[in-house]
Amino acid sequence: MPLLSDLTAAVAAGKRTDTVRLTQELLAAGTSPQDVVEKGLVPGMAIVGDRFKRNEIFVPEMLVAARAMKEALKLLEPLLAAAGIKPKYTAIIGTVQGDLHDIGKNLISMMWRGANFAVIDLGTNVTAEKYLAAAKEHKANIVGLSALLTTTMPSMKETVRILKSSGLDGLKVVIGGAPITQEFANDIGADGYAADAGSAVDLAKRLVGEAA
Ligand code: B1M
Repeated sequence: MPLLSDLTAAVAAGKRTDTVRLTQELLAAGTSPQDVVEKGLVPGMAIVGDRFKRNEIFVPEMLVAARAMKEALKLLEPLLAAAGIKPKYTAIIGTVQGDLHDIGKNLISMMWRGANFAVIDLGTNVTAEKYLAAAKEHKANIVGLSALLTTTMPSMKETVRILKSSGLDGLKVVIGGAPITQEFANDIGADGYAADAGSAVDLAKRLVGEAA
């Protein structure tokens, strides 16, 4: 029987076929779906996030690892749902109005899923009203806004204003994207800024009160 640490290593190395095979073998050998996620897959993506933060790997390697994890999660999602094991926290994510860049946003989405958040991805060109409606509908803990264009930063500011003045209890707004800085986040009253996917996971966990 393979070890959970073998699965962690396969995800971290972005080996999609091995990740899927090891997931299947661990499940067949009686490992619980929750352990496969929390003790096998999630630590693998944590390694990837740390390496990315240290510039030891770059976007292509992170995408490959994220895809490997996504394939394994496809096998696990129905089992987790059937067992009634639900992620504890919910995040909404999207790229702000006027902006069609989605690669970075997709990475954050996958990494948050990997950290066991339920993630509702609204796609690109998302209006403030749509974020707000989704946050209400799904009782979100976090709303994540991505922007890649300097011209869509005002749209991000307006979205943060609307979300933060909505009175939604405890809702945290996280922002990121190439032109975004911590200073901008402070200026517009966002609860947090992350420069990359690894930091976005740490930030989301910290904001919901889980140790990062
Ligand atoms: Co466009 N584009 N683009 N583009 N594009 C940029 C952003 C640009 C910097 C290129 C350049 O001029 N050097 C420039 C913006 C200039 C500016 O505003 N200062 C630009 C422009 C001008 C445009 C158009 C206006 C071009 C035109 O039509 N004349 C147009 C705009 C369309 C629109 O959005 N309305 C446009 C279009 C496109 C494509 C469609 C061709 C394509 C997007 C494809 C897609 O996303 N599906 C594209 C691409 C690919 C780029 C570049 C080359 C790459 C972006 C990318 O995916 N990076 C980009 C140049 C560049 O960034 N070097 C560029 C990889 C990705 C993993 O990184 O998205 O930064 P990134 O995400 C990172 C972090 O930022 C962070 O974590 C991620 C992982 O580390 N992060 C978050 C992101 N979101 C986060 C959210 C968080 C936390 C962290 O919390 C919620």
